[in-house]
Amino acid sequence: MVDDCLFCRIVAGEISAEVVHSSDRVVAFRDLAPQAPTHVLVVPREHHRDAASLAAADPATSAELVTAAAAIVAAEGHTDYRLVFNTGADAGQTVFHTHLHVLGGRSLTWPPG
Ligand code: DGP
Repeated sequence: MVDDCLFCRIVAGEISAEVVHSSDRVVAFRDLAPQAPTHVLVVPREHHRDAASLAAADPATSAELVTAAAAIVAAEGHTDYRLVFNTGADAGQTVFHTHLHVLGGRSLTWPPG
């Protein structure tokens, strides 16, 4: 655990969040500023800086982020959804603990801003 990492602290239960899914490897909780009716963040329990770092270090957990996301959107009744890894500040990453945005429940436009 990285002490000054927000998502490490959520995983540890030190900061509250609405958890919707949990396993030995990943935790999923609702985004504080939802951009769609379903907006969940799926994160590894272990700290990794971004999606590529996690995939290199732990491919099984990397894959589980996606399978967990699919299970969550199915449980919320959506067939269409968007998965996003913002990577780096210029791409919009503000929390440097790998997290998969899961967005569903409305029509989503493309391209992103
Ligand atoms: P990103 O910009 O890709 O690093 O996404 C970070 C997301 O984290 C952003 O959509 C807002 C969300 N967020 C920030 N602080 C908190 C928090 O304390 N709790 C929860 N549940 N989400 C948070």
